[in-house]
Amino acid sequence: MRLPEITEAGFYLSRRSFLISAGILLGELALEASPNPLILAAKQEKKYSDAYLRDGGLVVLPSHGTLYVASDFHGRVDDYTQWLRKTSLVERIRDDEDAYGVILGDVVDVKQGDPYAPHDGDQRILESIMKIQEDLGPEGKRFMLLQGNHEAVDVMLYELLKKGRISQAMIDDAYNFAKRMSKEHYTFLKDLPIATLGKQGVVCVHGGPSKKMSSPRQIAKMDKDVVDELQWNRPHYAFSSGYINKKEMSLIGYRFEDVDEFLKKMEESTLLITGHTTTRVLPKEDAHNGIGFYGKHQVLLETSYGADKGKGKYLSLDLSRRYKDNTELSPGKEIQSLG
Ligand SMILES: [Mn+2]
Repeated sequence: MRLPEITEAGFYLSRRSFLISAGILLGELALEASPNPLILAAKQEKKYSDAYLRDGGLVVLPSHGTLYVASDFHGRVDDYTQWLRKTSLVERIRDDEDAYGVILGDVVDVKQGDPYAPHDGDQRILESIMKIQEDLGPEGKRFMLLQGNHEAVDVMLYELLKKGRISQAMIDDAYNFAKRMSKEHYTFLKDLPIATLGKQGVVCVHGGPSKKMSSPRQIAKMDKDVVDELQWNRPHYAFSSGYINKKEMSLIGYRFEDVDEFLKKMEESTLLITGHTTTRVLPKEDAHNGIGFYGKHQVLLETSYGADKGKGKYLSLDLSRRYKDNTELSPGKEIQSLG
């Protein structure tokens, strides 16, 4: 039966029986129309407990402690070192302070012609993160690197190389780290989490919100479509500014309301922190050298790559506090300068 026929048939049915018969054919609609209590119970799934938890691709952060967030180093090892120095993050964790660090992905792949990134800067950052996690022992879980789109692509390219499906020469220079990866790098990058979910409503991912996601459990299970969106999405301004083209916009573009919808599904969260897209695509009044504000509930962070040298920003967030929107982040307090 083709859809126009359903619509026509519906004309002669009561609204409810129409919804159900159309729903049977359209799948999901049937669930919406049916008051089946089993289905309602399944929809109200349990929230995560208020404690640190790694559940597959998702890390849950408790409602206490300080969270330091940085983004997109792309091999700029001096900026990475400076971030560690300014936050004293490793010392804090070692001294049993209630501190957490999240790097929002894209530490790998040195950008062509970047004067601030040595040719092996990405490898040095990555190996430093691996070593810090190891040295900290069980508390190393507090020092996190999320998987950005660059880590994800490099992992995929490494697998293709090992299977002999592609040659080194076929790899685009944008993903140059894939050619320099060791098996240890690969194992580490493949296992990285995709997102953190703070119990007071702070969510961190590399790219942007997922429109396809209905539950954070899909991030935990590494649902491919959801993960792709979280790693690749860009705000709609990236389209209007010409940063991405029309075809990409339909695939990886999002709008203010998509951020709000996504946060609602992430246990009613209120603040989304991302990297990935330069703040230059935002209207001037929303971009402030190293940090940008997208709508009321998202912050675009540029700690290193993308920001003017030494002007990058990082965040220092109170995990016990609920930031109701991005206007509650103040310069000099939550918003810190790398320089
Ligand atoms: Mn990226």
